[in-house]
Amino acid sequence: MRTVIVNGTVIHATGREESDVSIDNGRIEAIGARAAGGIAAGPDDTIIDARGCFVIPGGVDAHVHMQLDTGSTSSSDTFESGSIAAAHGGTTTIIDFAEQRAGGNVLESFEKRMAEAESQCAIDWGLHQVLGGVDKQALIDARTLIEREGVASIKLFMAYPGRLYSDDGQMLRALQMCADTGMMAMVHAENGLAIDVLIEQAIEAGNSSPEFHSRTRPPELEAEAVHRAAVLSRVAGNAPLYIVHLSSSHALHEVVDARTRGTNIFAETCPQYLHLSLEDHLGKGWPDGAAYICSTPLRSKHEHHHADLWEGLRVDQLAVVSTDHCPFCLREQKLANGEAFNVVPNGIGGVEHRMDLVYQGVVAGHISEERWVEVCSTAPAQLFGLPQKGRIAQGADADIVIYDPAATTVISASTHHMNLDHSAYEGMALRGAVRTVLSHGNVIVDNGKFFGRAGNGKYLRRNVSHNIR
Ligand code: DUC
Ligand code: ZN
Ligand code: ZN
Repeated sequence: MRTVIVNGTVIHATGREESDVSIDNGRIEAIGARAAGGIAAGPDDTIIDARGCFVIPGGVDAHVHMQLDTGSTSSSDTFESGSIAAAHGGTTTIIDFAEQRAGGNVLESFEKRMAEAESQCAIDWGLHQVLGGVDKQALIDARTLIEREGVASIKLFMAYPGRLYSDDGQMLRALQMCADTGMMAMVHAENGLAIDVLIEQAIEAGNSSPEFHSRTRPPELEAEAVHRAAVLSRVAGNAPLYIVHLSSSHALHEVVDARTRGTNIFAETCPQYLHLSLEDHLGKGWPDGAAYICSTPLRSKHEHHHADLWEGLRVDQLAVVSTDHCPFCLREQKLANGEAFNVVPNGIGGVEHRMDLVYQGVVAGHISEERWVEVCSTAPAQLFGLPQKGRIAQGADADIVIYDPAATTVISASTHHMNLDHSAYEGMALRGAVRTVLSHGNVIVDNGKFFGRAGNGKYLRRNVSHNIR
């Protein structure tokens, strides 16, 4: 059965058009300019009227953590609840992580994660592979995952010594593998050894309130790690490098500098770094400040981080906005180990609100609608090897969002669909709202009602690239 979306404004990363869009067999069949007559619907076609709305490619959230096992607890969204929440917010693809820890087996960690996610997702999904213990076998196994499972990206940590940390030698070896294979190296860029000293000193001095989470992870130590990762990527032979959750002007400056040196580097930021701050959120103290403990941390509103990150998005110094969705309930999880910033599980839940929160940059004049589509859909699909996603184009998957710029969204834990007892954005009144969401041509969300099904999402094999720039 064909579906025709009529009367909308189609927004691409590269421009916009007043066109109708027809869908057949889960794919986009045609795009017809209304000036040339649009697309004539047949008597058996389903018609969706998008008058007054944008027709945009479904969101691609390239960085989420559903039911992430931290050792003592698990992030509170399952693949089912998190993917349904994502769908409500106009995201039709998520990419989560399989996690190998030091001494662990990469292939086993991947199979375990596949089994957890497989029957649960309501939207399409993929997995990156975390290498938490880079050794010879881990690098051999990562290569195996490319062909066998369609895994096109690894994640490395320059933070968390003794847990997921890679030293510079391990970073270099992993980046050499990426330069050789075309795998994307996602990097958590913070100087973990220095941060651990600052944490120890803060706790010894009795400084354990939430704001010290940020004060012990200064932007200089984020920037230093970005710089080092970029140098190592170049020395490795120009490995594709992607800095995750970039939070500060300092780190952004290093990305820009690395680009001028020809580094194959990209970076994402997240809605929390565009909208929240050290003073207004971590500064709430206990218990509410715990909700805002995430890494990299929220930055000071008295510096220029927010403005610089929006500008970085505008001019493509930052390629992507992902959520780093990693929700933990406040009392039972965030505060379970006591009131000290260093024992609170790190993470903010936001998979449901990324499209809306980034759209506020359009409302404020920071970015265009086209750039909104690019950073939320098109660029993450391209960078992570999903040419069938993130585009309204003939033959692409019919993952489409009808977005109403005249409607409003008020964010609240009482109405969101994430399995989370609070919202980092509680009470925020936003302009714009997701109206209808299609996955493979099927309406899965319409006016706040969910029509999809857990398990309907498909696992996405992804392509590596030797030539992303
Ligand atoms: N890094 C992430 O990417 N997610 C959760 C916590 C962290 O440190
Ligand atoms: Zn991280
Ligand atoms: Zn993350």
